Formats: sequence, C-alpha cells, structure tokens
Amino acid sequence: MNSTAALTTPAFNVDALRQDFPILSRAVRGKPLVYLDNAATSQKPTQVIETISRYYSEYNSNIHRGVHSLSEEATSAYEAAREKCQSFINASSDKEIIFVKGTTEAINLVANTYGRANIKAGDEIIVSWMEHHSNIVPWQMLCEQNGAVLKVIPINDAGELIMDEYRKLLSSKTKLVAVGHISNALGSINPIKEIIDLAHQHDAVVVIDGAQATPHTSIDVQSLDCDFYAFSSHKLFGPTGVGVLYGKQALLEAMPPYQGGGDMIKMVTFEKTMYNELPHKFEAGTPNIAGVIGLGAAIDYVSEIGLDAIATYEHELLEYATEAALTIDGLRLIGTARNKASILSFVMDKVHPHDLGTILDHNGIAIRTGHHCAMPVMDRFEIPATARASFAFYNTKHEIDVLIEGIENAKKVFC
Ligand code: 7TS
Repeated sequence: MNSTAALTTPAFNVDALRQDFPILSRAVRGKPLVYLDNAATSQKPTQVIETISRYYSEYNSNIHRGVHSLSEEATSAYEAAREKCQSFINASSDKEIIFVKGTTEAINLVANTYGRANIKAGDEIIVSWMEHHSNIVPWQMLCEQNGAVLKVIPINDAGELIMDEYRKLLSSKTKLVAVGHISNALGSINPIKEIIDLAHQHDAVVVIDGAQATPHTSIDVQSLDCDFYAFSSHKLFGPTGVGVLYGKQALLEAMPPYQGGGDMIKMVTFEKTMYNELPHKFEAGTPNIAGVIGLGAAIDYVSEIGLDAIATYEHELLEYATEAALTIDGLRLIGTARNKASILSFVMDKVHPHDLGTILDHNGIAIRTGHHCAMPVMDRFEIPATARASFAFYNTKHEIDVLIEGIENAKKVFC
C-alpha cells in the first residue's frame, strides 16, 4: 500500500492533531506506539488533561453545597459541562443530561428506574443480537425480576440488523427497545431513526446505546426522537469514570430515583423525603467532578474539529484498511455492513486472535482480541473471538500499513 498518498479530506491535519495527544509519541517495546484500540478507550488530548489538572490544582472543591468561592467555581464548571453535553447531542434542556459513571451505569439506571416502574410480567423488551453485554444483561436482570420477556433482533451474515424481523417482533406487548447505535464488535451503524420510529408506532420507549457512536458521528437526540441515549466520556477523548444518560424530560420527571443520598433530595424527614428536581434527582452523592469537567473539555475539543470532518476522515481510513486487509490471504472480516464505522474485526486461518494480538504488541501495535463483551455476536459467527483494530481521527494510513505488515509477519510465524 502507498502510505504517502494523502487522504483527500480537506482541512484535516492529522499530524497537527496528533501533537495534542502526548501518549501518541511514546514507544512500546522499542517501537512507535500504533494505538488501534480506540473502541475500548480513546486517548486524551492535552486540553483535557490540563483541564482536569487545573481543577485539582486551582479550584478543587465539592459542588452545589458551598457558599465559598472555590465551591462556586467548581459548581459553575460542572454545570457548564452539562450545558456542553446538552448542545453536543442537541437535547432541549440541560435537565435532560444526567451524569453517570458511563454507558453501563446509564443503561442500568434506566432498567432499574423506568424499567421497574413501567415494565410488568408478560411485557416484552427488544434488544439486538449485536449488543454489548451492558445492553443485554441489565434487561435480562429486569426480566428475571418482573417476568418480562426478552426478544432479540437477529443479524445477517454482514452483521446488519434484519429489519423485517424487527418489525415482526414489535407488538402491543413491546414496552421497550434497547439498541446500540454502532456495534463495538462489528462496526455496523444501525438505522436507529427507523428503529425508533417503528418502536414509537407501538408506544414502546427506546434506549440507544451510543457508546461507540459519539466519537464518530454527530448526534441530535431531538431529531432522532429517542427517549434515552447513553454514552461514555472515555471513548470520547475524555476521562474514565463518567458518562451521560440523556432522557426526555417528561420521562425522567416521572421516573423514581436511582440511588438515595445527598444532592438528590430537597428535604428529608423520617416521615417523608422530597426528591430534588432534575437533573439532581438522579445524581446522588459527590459526583465525578473532575471527570465531568474533563468531559466538557473533551466535547469542546471534538466539537472544534467537527464530527462531520472526523466521520469523513475516518470513513476514508476504514476503506483504506478494509481494502488492505482483504489482500491478506486467510483473513476473514467479521462485520461487513454497508454502513460501517471505524472498526475492523477479523479472524485468520491458523492464527488465534490472542496470538496475533501478542505478536502485534511486540511491534508496538495495540489492538484488542476476544469477544469484545458481545458473546452473542461470536456465537452468531461461530467463532470464539476476533482481532479488532479500531480507529480514531488521530490514526493514519501509515499506521494501517504498519498493522498490515504486522499481520503478514505474524502469519509467517504460524503458517
Ligand atoms: N456499549 C458499547 C457498544 C460498548 O462498546 C461499550 C464498551 C459499552 C456499552 C460499555 O461502556 P462503558 O464505558 O460503560 O464500559 N466497549 C468496550 C469495548 O469494545 N472494548 O472495551 C470496552
């Protein structure tokens, strides 16, 4: 492959952007790091790292409770981050932005509050075959508790949802549909607008797992009309341990709280407790203040680059990688959806994914191997694991060349 061929995306200066990520200039096992595990977690730009450091070194304080200056500064930075999240996904109010630990906690919150209050024995919940475990297990647990039934949208050999089967699953029994926007194991971009509209025709509520989508595509929850949308900061170039649950205000107002404690109450007596208003009703206890402020900085950072520019550049990277991968004898792509983002999942004849991952690591190349917390996907394709390279906007064609060369070298060891 010709790594010197320039990507055609105008005004996308990947070399300059890479300078923002200190970790990208380190070596691993004596080789320049080639970081292709972005679906697991992405790297952090200096802008995010310094924002977090500034919070701790200049105005570390608990929020919402203090009258002193540091607490006011921390509170306003925390609430400013909420407004950034609101405009990032175009929510209609900052009351609809609930800070949680991440996508996993966001989905568990909905299952334990909305789910327990509204889903009863005999009701049906629909998920898809390509969900991450965090969008399967909370619903299974809810079904165990209340006798609801889990239904699954099957996928075709390309790793696309079979929409006709989805239509057949929908009925008056369907109370909730929970689907990923982009699959972490396959890269498939699901037609969530259509999924949402069809669910609404049956008065079902829709939860979208956006963990893999927010780093790669712009989101507009109002035009999608989804009821809930979950995402994690750490995949979006922000810190770990923080994420967002978006929920429509009317739904959130009607839901019982998730956890009890400080900040989520208006007034407590032993006879009766009055819960706080949104969004605080769902944010019990001292939150991840530094994390939230860091997420705000990450949102500023990606917004400045622009998600449309990111999507165009990454599409070109994925096409380049796919074409190169297909030249490797014995390599089979897992996930060949027509509409795909930033993920190259594959298996190789005679080379176990874990062995491949280990050999690539010796060349400074970080990929992920395993079931990617999507065991049903592995079952569907009758494989135990895949090797997965996942791209971010700071990856380059040259890095893909290094990956392809690494795979060819690994093949020589085993075949
Ligand atoms: N949903 C999807 C689609 C994901 O890819 C992940 C994490 C989660 C939910 C959970 O997010 P968390 O931030 O709460 O952990 N996916 C991966 C992955 O592909 N490799 O490591 C984590």
